[in-house]
Amino acid sequence: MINLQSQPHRRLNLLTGEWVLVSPHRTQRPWQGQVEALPSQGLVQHDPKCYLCPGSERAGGKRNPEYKSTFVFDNDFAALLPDTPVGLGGGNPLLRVETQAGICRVICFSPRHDLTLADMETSAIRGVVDTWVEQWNDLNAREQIRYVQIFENRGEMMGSSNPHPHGQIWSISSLPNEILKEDRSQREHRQAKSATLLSDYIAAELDAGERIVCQNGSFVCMVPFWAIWPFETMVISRRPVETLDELSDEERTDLAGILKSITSRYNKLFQVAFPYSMGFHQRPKGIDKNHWHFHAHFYPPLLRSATVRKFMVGFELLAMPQRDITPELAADRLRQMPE
Ligand code: H2U
Ligand code: ZN
Repeated sequence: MINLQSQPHRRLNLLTGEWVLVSPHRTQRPWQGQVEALPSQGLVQHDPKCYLCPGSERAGGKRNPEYKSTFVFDNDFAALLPDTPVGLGGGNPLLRVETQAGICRVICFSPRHDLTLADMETSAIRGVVDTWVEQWNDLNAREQIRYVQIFENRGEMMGSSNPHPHGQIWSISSLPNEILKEDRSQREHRQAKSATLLSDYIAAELDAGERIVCQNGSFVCMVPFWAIWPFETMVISRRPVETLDELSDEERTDLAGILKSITSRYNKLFQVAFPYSMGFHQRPKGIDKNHWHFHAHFYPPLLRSATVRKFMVGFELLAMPQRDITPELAADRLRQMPE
């Protein structure tokens, strides 16, 4: 038997097929490296200089309406453009290139400038879930779109330019790298077994118990066995739905509830508006049914306090990711936080 809390070991990420190195004996090492600035606190409810606040003018001159709940607009600096013609690289096959078309949008979660998802009422987060479903339906139905990535970049540490609660949606004409990896693993599992990979995985996690952070009638949140980021979590639906639009009314409300629970725990962990990138993974268009299982990933950079972050450098960039604090200890700390 391996002692997961003391012996160096590697764990397999079932979704990507990649290994992570865990070095639990190393958590006592002193830190004399970079310390981050604390994110700005004491935000006002409405900031006339914020380009996401109701009534504000955005770059390029468009003005936001006096919105009362959620508000979606086309990104003024979109990474993908809808009218890009299909083009493949000619010439040298070693210099492969393909054009990419897509649509990028920004979604304001609330008119209030000073809230995070955790501070919003569950009913208001439910409104955000409904907006995600509408956007997914709209973008996924477009001929040129293969995949719709809904995500939120939170906090200056994650490169988010603005504290106003907001997320983004990038929809694209090809299948992105992470989706290709997850498609392959989930397909292989489902071909061999009677349930989806993530159905079998949550059953194993519920059985073990030690990595579960919180759960409700429709969703389970855990620090995955193979987590790379110190406080990384996944939210997985109990029912193996493939896409957001398959969620029932009750499941949509439960999704809002579990997002509130995990983000509240994050904010309390280091007493700070916790930075992270989060997003949903779901079955892309044109992929056969029965193996995809809807889930969310949270990737937070913080390591041991509000000002010490993890860096993915050195061995991790050149060889494989590595972590010190074990997923079990991270889950225990998050579980102890009040909702
Ligand atoms: P982030 O804070 O997650 O970077 O998201 C802000 C997005 O908002 C970013 O993609 C867009 C940026 O392009 N944006 C606009 O579309 N209009 C603006 O007036 C400013 C920022
Ligand atoms: Zn995923």
